[in-house]
Amino acid sequence: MTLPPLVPLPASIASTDGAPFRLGADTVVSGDRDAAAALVSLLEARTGTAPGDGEDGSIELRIEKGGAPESYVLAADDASIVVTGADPAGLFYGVQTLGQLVRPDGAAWVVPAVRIEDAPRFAYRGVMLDVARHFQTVDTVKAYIDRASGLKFNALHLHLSDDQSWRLQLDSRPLLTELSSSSSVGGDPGGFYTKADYADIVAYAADHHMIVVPEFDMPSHTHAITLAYPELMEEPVIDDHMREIAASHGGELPVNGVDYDGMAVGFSSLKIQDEATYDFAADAFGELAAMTPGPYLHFGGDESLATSDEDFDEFVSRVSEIISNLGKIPVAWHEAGSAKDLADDTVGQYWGFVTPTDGMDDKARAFAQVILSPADAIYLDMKPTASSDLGLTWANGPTSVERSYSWEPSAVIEGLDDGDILGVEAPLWTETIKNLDDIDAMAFPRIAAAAEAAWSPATTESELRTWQSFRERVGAMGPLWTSLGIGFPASDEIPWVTEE
Ligand code: TNX
Repeated sequence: MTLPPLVPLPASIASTDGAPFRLGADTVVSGDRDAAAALVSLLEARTGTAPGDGEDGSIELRIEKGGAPESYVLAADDASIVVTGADPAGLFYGVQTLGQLVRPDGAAWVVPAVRIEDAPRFAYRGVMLDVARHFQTVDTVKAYIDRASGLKFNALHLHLSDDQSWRLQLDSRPLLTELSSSSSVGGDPGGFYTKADYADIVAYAADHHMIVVPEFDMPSHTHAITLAYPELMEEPVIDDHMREIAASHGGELPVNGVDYDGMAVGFSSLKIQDEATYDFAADAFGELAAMTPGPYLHFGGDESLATSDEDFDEFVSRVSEIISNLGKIPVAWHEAGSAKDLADDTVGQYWGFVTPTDGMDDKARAFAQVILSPADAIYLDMKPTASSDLGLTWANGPTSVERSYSWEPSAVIEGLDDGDILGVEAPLWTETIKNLDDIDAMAFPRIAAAAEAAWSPATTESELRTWQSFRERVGAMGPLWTSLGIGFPASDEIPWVTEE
């Protein structure tokens, strides 16, 4: 008996020998309204026919409190399908699993007889989208939410500011979007989110059981502020590395007060010893906290090469306290782990390699909890193959699908086990990525490997957590992804299933 292919792999799955459930003209979905609407649109996309929606359906979707958060049970036989979620998120994930189970059988559509009991390994399962290097429209962000939530991700980290731009309107600092949002890398068009746009994204994410984790990156990655509030900023620090990047990737060297559309990092810094900087951080994060229902605010802290170590530690400590005092949990890239006085609950985001180098693991160990984003595995902006037009290679790249899959979260940072790991997040930086087509080309299918690291049992806990199993299961997602309009590239590492 072969098990039906699912991604991410559920905690437990058992096939029964029974006949499959057949979808037909009389199929009716009943139960929880929101989950039913999600299932109806999924089945319509996959099969071309929307099932009915009413009482006493043969597909029943219900919430029964008491199970683990986000968990669900799915039981299918020839007579009925019952999906029971412990909460609305769990039921939504059961619906996503059901969508993956539907397959053609001759002219009919069936769901195999199966019993699945599923719950996530990690509470935080994130994707990050950099909307600063290339602006991404609200519709593109929503499309990425669709894709990520279908793989059971529950956090969308939005990288909202960088050297190239500031993308979120703030009443307290209106010049940021008036003067610092009009460009992207390579001189491509810019843009920004109004407060209404941001609220729209947050609400759409919530409908898909995702929180938004907004980031304003500081104290470096802040050149854009020089166009709006130049008094807050130091002069750029330009070294040979920057000259090399400008020579190899194009773009001018940064000049304060002028849009920067190159790809170098680490040259800018807020003035650390000026109280006006902390007034700015308090305004920006205060307004962001008021707009953000989720518990986390990310303040960056990466690659601050133009800031002395002492100044950096002082800055990240103070800003983490500002965020903590707003009632939010601060998140920072792992570099901030060098500071002794961070707010206690600060979460560190590790972006070193699967095998840590340069003491990056020491920095990560300084936090109470970490989010793992190993760059040589799940940085979705790394070229998937050497010949890819899109993407970068600095993280030991290119990064094959196999490499994106072949790592175990609890093995990355010695001494950190599941209790110390808040979760896993796959970042997508957008220096080379302009739109949804590019996003699909880079994120898929590797985003599914990140989903499995975040959701599924540890590699030591399940014999199906292997590359051989994963590549077959991902290959079976092809028709569903196509029906959902996802432009995944036909990676030759994957045995893609086609229908007809
Ligand atoms: C490093 S990793 C960055 C980003 C770049 C990315 C490109 C990290 C926290 N910062 O500023 O966009 O590399 O891959």
